[in-house]
Amino acid sequence: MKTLTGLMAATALTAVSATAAMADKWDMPLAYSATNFHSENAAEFATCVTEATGGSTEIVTHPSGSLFAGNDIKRAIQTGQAPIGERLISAHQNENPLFGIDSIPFLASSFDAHEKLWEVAGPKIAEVLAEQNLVYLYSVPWPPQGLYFKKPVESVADMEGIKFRSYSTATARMAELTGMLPVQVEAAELSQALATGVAESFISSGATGYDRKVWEHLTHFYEVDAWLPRNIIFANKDAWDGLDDATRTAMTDCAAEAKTRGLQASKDYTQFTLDGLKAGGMEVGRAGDSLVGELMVIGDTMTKEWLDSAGDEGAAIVDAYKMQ
Ligand code: PCA
Repeated sequence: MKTLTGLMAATALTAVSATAAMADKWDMPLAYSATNFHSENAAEFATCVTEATGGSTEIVTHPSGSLFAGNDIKRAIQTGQAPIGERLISAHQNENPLFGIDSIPFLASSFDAHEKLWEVAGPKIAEVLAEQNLVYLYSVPWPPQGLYFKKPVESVADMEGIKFRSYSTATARMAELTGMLPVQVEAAELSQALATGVAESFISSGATGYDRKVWEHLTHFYEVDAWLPRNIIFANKDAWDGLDDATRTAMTDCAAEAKTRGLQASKDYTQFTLDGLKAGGMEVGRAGDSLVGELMVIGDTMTKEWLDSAGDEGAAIVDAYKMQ
């Protein structure tokens, strides 16, 4: 009996490890908290792929920068340390100016305008990513970007010397041009940066302010609609090439669903989170006309700088967008 039980247990173990070996587990690093709409959308994408492949490819999301910090996710996927992940592409404008196309101030300030810009720019950016060993799967915009402060701000002069949390090349440049002091901080570290005084202001969506409960530290959110930055979900090309056709189709189909679902979630989350900031005690409203006018002048400078750096290719995208 003993021998038979032992034999059965051994057989069961072999069966379990064989199944585990057959399932291809894809870790998916995410920079934002599990409850953020991008992360929830990625979790649904992961489930979609896992189900569509009957579990032969299992995608496991790791939110809040728990596997790789936001700034390290892109490189991790390029080098195959992770097979798939999500990254705010404008944070990599230093690698290629096209990655900053979604952060040209006031070029595309609404969801509709941003989607039109992306129709033109998305395929070009996918090409640049392909040259970096990355396969573009889907992408989703953040809600429009506004300014957070801990005092009323009516002019650029009111911003002088404020410590400003940046998340990209454009946000750091905006800080410089408004006389603020930029410090790059991941969204996952934002609450701590505000609590310790490392930062006392930033530009972002209502979504991120809401996710990070910034009413505990700040008092004002000014809707500016400066731009809508985008998160891109990409896979390592070698990992992608190693998949069979059916699995690739499952991923592409699930990505198409995630793109549509994510855009809707971003739209829905916009007003919901602005209301949430208000409920937390913040003053939320549109920036005054004179402040907007001053920001437009700064935006013109940034637009010119971007066009200078992006050359003919960049100008062609902006022109094609404007002609639509
Ligand atoms: N939230 C992200 C990027 C843009 C946004 O709305 C952040 O603040 O890090």
